[in-house]
Amino acid sequence: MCEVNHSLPAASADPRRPYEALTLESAPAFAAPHLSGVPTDAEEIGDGNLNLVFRVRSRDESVIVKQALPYLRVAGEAWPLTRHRARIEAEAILVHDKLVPGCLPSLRHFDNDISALVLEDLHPHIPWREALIAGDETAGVAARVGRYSADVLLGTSHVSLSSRQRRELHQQFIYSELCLVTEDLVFTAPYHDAESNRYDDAIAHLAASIRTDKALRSAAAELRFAFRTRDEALIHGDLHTGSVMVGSGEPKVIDLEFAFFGPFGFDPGVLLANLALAFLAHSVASRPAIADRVAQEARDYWDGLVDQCRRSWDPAEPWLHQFLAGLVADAGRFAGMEMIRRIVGLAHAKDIDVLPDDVRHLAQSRAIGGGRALVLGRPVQSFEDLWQRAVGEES
Ligand code: SR1
Ligand code: MG
Repeated sequence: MCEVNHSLPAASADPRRPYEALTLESAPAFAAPHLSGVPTDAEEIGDGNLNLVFRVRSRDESVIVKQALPYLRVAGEAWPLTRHRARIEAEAILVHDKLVPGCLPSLRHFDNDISALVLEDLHPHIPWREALIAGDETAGVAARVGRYSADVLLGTSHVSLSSRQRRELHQQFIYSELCLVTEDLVFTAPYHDAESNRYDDAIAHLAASIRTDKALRSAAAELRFAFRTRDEALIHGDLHTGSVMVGSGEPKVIDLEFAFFGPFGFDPGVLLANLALAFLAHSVASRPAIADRVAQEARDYWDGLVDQCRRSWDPAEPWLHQFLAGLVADAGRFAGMEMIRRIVGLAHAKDIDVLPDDVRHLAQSRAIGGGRALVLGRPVQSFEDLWQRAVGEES
């Protein structure tokens, strides 16, 4: 059973226990009370952008220790960040786990003073993105994640909660600094000559065309406003294919530190955008069979989401059709933003980055074209419409 110490905000931690970054020496002692058996060794396994991550082993088992750093790891100490995200992640895991049991790693302990979580070790699961890059079969994963999205969207919004329940839940989750990171990296930087942008010289003209496209810039600003103001559901906030771990058992959704009350369509849009980027990578690399499988996964995600919404929807509320129509339109525009930023922004899609130069530039150009079509076209009408625009197929 996990103990979560809610009593102190992370940034004003108990003065008797000042924040210190964990090390290979201190992580085992921190994990020990939450591990069966005596810790025997630890390794640092974090390759993410934000946190320190350790695996601590005993002879019986292993656990993951995840600690928020007071700066954005990928940018270095020059980009300071508060550590509230550790508490947000711990609390979001508990909320989502109640709604979708078994779909998240179990949280064994949270220490607010040092902004660290002890989590179930998902080894030998691997990030879904890596499995997609390798062309592995991951049947069942997408539909499961679709059902997770549905349960989270309906279960944390006015669709299912009373005003009072929703207000109480909402109070737990601030519009955090990581939301500001998303505002910046997804909705702002790609449309300006921002220092954080990264792109290949060969597509500099495409990056420039994004910055000078008035309609696109204005759509991005409008979507940033929607992201900031439409507090519809307690969403994951960063549901790309690297935030899902896959293996022989159930897939697990990880990295909930970006969770906040945001627009219904954001998570589905981000997930489908990342699947579209995986599709484009395999497609330009002449691996059509794998690309088709990715397209099927995208369809499975959407069908899983829709089926689960149908199952959970209150029959006394005859507007599911309108809810889903709004959701797909919303997801389409957010997907467009995500596709563009993963090509010209700070955080890229590895699926495309690992391709050889000639085909990589083709994939990058198609991704930007797909993103544009999603953001600037008429509202997306259906999953098929979304996918065709994202991957540049004629309907
Ligand atoms: C600086 S953080 C970069 C990206 O990593 C996270 O997973 C989010 O997608 C964020 O935009
Ligand atoms: Mg992450």
